[in-house]
Amino acid sequence: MLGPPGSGKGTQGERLAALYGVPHLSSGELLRGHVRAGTDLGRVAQEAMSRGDLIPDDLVIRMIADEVLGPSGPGGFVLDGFPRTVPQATAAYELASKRGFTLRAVILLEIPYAVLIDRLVTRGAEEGRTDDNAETIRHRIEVYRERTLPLVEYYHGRDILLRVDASGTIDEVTTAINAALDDSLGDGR
Ligand code: B4P
Repeated sequence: MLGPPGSGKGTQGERLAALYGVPHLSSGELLRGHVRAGTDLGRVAQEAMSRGDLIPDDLVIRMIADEVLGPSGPGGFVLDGFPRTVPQATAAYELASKRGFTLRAVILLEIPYAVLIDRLVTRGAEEGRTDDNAETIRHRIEVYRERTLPLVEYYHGRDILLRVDASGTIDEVTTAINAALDDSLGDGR
């Protein structure tokens, strides 16, 4: 799941994982888990997240590698929020090749930035996430444009990019994702 902050990666990733009966691996959730548990990674993550910055690539890659090499089994998984930079994508490709995994589809959630700011400010008020205030959100969007948008070209080049309009309701976006996946993967899911 690829998309700017607040585009619904977590929301839709959970639904997709339930539909396919596979684990939902969210880098953001894993990092927040480390923050809650007070690990060394959690301390670094807390600082970076509250500024709206990304966590250093090497730390995120190691964290995801541990999860993917763990109990995820042969049935696949939904990766949400990772890779988020070109070095993360390169590392993910190497890791996947070694383990015989293939990335079947990259879902890009496309949405105007103004809608994101509204959604995230609402989430900040509801869930108390320290990275969901207007100033940090603007910075996260800049970071997305600089560090994550190059992945669109990267995955487009590999012919696995599915563009989905993420500005509708949650159910409308789910329907659009399922239709795009049906078209692209067919019955051979
Ligand atoms: P993430 O946890 O990935 O979260 P996100 O980008 O903020 O939001 P997401 O797109 O998942 O939106 P959601 O479904 O929750 O990242 C948080 C931070 O972790 C990053 O800023 C970074 O610091 C760090 N991080 C994570 N991965 C990293 C990596 N690989 N490398 C380095 N750093 C990393 O939806 C947002 C809100 O909108 C929710 O309240 C939801 O209910 C609402 N919503 C969703 N869809 C909607 C719809 N269609 N209509 C109306 N509201 C909707």
